[in-house]
Amino acid sequence: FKVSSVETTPFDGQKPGTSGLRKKVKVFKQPKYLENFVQSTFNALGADKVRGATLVVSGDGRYYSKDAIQIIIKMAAANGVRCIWVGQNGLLSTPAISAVIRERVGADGSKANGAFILTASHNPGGPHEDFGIKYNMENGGPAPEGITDKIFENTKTIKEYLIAEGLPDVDISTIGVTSFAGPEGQFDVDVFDSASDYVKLMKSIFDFQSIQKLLTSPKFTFCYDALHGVAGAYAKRIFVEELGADESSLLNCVPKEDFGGGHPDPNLTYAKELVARMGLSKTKSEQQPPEFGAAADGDADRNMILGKRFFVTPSDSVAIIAANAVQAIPYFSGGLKGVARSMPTSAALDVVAKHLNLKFFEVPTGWKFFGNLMDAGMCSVCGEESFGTGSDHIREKDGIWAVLAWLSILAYKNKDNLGEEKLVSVEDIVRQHWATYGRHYYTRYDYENVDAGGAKELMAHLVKLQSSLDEVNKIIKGIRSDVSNVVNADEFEYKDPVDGSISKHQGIRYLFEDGSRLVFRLSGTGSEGATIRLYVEQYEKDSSKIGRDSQEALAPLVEVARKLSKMQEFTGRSAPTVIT
Ligand code: VG1
Ligand code: CO
Repeated sequence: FKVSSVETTPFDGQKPGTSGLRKKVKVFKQPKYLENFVQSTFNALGADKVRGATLVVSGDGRYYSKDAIQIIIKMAAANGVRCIWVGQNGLLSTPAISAVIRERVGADGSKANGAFILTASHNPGGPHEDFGIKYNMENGGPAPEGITDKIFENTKTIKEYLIAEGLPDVDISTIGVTSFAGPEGQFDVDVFDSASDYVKLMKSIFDFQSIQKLLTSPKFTFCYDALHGVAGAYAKRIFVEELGADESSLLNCVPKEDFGGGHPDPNLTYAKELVARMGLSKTKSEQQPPEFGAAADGDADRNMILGKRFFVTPSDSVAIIAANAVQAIPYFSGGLKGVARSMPTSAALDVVAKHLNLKFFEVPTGWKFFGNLMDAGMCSVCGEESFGTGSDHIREKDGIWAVLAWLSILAYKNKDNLGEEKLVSVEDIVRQHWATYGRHYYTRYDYENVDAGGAKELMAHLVKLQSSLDEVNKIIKGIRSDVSNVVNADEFEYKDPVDGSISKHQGIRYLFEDGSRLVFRLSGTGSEGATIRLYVEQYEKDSSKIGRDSQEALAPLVEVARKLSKMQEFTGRSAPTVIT
């Protein structure tokens, strides 16, 4: 092939959000749109990081991925990349890509330097839905803000991109290495099995034998829903082939370009089939629900954990994993280096950190902030309220890891108990945790696709209110007399303890005297309009009051949040689109 330079002009709005650039497919399909972003990324990395490099390109398999992979291969070749690694059929989950960057060794002994991840995560896919792309670094984690800012700057001034001419489309359905001759020498495309590196890593972390004992016990029943995302490619290998679960325990585990028309977001609203199977939907089913259920999002970095007729909030999940990790998971047997959560995530993890005397960090939303802590050896387990949980085995959140962590805890709690006695259930574990540490009632309200102008005004209104707490408390008392006083209100700002970088405007907080919190944020992952997220939390230490329904317990705070923010005035919405 030969290298040709193509003239181009900038597109507006190619700013990477919380997790890469996400737009409608029709936006990505505009001629030169993807090319501009990819070249801007190469330019941001700099020639010394690109020339001779080995890069991974794959994703959750959503519509347009296959075309995008061919374009990126040709552009990488033209920019002097030495080798491109592609998961078979272009499929690799986000956590698997992180694992591949960190662990895989190529046939010639090479290691990967970074990756283009093709996903819009939990957003729907298909010709009329979303596509997305993000770049991950040599440590396996998302590019830091320094790089994503540079990429965005480059997209505003780009004049040309490089692409290989005469390089044929590569067959990505067949495993093996194909070599091409370029002007500067050989260029390889290495297509490999999507699951094996990841499976190997999981086996080095968990005690597969004890999980298998649990999964194959007649007392235990299990269900995993991949929502037709890429997790399906791993679920069969791990849960069925390695751990002996029955095939019938897998739901929607065939990856599809459009996720079967669904919304691949593992929560109580979108994972309808699983929710029904677990006995959690309003219409009661006749069948006995499984003991344990879980779901993943499109790119398999998220997880939802369910017990029989029982929902585990993600904020509780990470706290419970942290509390049990050392006993239940061999990888952590030497102790935890520290734990971390994103700011809107509930303080359940804080309480565990305090009890166990662990280092603790509160970071802004988005996984990239955890990576620095992990690279510096300061954090082992971390999580977000948005169904993201993970550890320092990689630099992304990891949906299947979270399921294996929960299965490990269940296996540990039931290790001498697979005979006659009643199983220690997911619900038992959570209630026991609340009894020990107190309970953080928690809910998130999402107002999706609201008018961007109205959303901005609402946020500005909330910031302005923060200048007078007296005024705030007067308003609140006028709404409900049964909530406590706001004692502090600010916009969350984070100073990275490792590199000193500062991230501002990371969400508006109202902190109450009794430990309750209201947090407001604008989403950075949507592709249309704006999404306002309202996070509501209340701590209850009194063990006689930890068994309430969470929506009921939080109703006063929710009412305060809606009225204080003038949600309906600014957005025209009387109710959220999704409650989690
Ligand atoms: C959302 C979540 C955030 C998560 C991000 C990426 O971001 O709130 O916690 O890290 O999605 O998740 P936002 O800006 O829309 O609130 V995923 O599964 O896209 O990789
Ligand atoms: Co995701």
